[in-house]
Amino acid sequence: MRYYVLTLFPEMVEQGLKTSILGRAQSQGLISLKAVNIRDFSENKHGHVDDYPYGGGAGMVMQPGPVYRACEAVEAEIGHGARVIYMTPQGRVFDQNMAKELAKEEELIFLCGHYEGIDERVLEQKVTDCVSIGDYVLTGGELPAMVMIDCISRLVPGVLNNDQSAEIESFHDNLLEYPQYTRPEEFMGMRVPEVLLSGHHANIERWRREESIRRTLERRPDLLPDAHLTDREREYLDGLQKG
Ligand code: 9D3
Repeated sequence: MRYYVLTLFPEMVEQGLKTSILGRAQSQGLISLKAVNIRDFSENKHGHVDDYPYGGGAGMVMQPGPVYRACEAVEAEIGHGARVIYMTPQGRVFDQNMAKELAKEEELIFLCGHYEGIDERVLEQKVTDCVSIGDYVLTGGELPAMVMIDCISRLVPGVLNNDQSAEIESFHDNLLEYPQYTRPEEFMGMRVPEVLLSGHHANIERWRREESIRRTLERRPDLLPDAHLTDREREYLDGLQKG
């Protein structure tokens, strides 16, 4: 997967994605990231890329020219069509299903706005998808683009190790994950649940499923209608809801 990010803050994007799993994936050539500074495409002697909004109003609007030329440069480098994803609070809300779809692409171009947004005319010309990461207000599209790149990259073959990939593949039946414990057996007077020390794999599996169901009921009851439960798990859930 090749990512291109059109931004006024290229170092923020590069720095933020070079650690840990994504750093290794880049070294291995599984993904690549090119952050393109929109300012480099200014034709203004001061390198300005924004101006006052026609019709008045607060703040500044990013001009269409620099964004258009930055996008053309990236498209020329790619050599064929690619989706241009505009990060905007007005977009469709990103989720795991959208990540799965986008992970099928060879290249993705992210366009990040700042100030009060970008001149509508270049958006009309270039943007194929408008995406938000949720209903809260940030200062720009860079963190949202980084969130999407992080999420999509996990789905690129080879980025995660075998164990991690198996977790993605395995069907979690729309439940939250069960709690995890490691050494020591006792921490500040709290013991690891005995069943996990028993070595009885069927009991462990059952306990984990029940913990997942309990947590989902407590924390994300909205997921339960789509959860896949066995008859006896359904009874366990009914018991929790009554008790
Ligand atoms: C200052 C203009 N605002 C009017 C209330 C609208 C606004 C535009 C741009 C508010 C924030 C931003 C900056 N955010 C993004 O560019 C953004 C974003 C977000 O803020 N939340 C969730 N997803 C995204 S994707 C891009």
